[in-house]
Amino acid sequence: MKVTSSDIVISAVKPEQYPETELPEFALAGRSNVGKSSFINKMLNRKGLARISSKPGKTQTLNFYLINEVLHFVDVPGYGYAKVSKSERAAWGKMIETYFTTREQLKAVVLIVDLRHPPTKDDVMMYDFLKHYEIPCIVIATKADKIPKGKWQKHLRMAQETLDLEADDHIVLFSAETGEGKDKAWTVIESYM
Ligand SMILES: Nc1nc2c(ncn2[C@@H]2O[C@H](COP(=O)(O)OP(=O)(O)OP(=O)(O)O)[C@@H](O)[C@H]2O)c(=O)[nH]1
Ligand SMILES: [Mg+2]
Repeated sequence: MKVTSSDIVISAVKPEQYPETELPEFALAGRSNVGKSSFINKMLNRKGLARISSKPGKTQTLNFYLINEVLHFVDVPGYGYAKVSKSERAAWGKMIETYFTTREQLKAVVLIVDLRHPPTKDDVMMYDFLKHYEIPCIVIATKADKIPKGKWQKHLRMAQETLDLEADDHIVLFSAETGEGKDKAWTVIESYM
């Protein structure tokens, strides 16, 4: 997809604030600091649209981005960040669960994992949660620029095996630094529209 327009529509904390459109949505999921916002920026060719930080926990709300007036990306707060209180974690869980399980516009979840390391327990839990609710999942293995090309296939297989990826779910090697995998990621996303 050639992105010609993109903008943030709303930062939502409850369903009443979700945009009232029928447009297909793709939500980002992944560990805090794994590169969800960076993925969005790279896919949209927008350096600072989704907020990125060196500190985890930057994204706190469901941020809806409208792309080419035809679809939404939804940036979601990451999981697995140790420095959040129990009540914050519970609020996060409720927000995510409500959104993922009730939103009809949601076509697939883009699960971002770090290509350098095997998916974490939390990653596996998130994947199993999505499969339990029969939500299609597109796995993006990011930060590929941080490991040598010769190791890419081995690490991809490791991610695939650790998640026990279903045959219908795609996995795409990606780098927000170099743009590796961007075209393939768009092709996969478009196949769900
Ligand atoms: N080298 C490299 N660094 C990356 C890549 N993607 C993200 N980063 C870096 O990883 C850090 C976290 O990126 P974010 O995009 O803010 O991560 P996030 O998943 O949105 O984090 P939260 O909003 O806190 O959940 C930043 O320092 C990014 O520059 C990548 O593909 N390659
Ligand atoms: Mg973020």
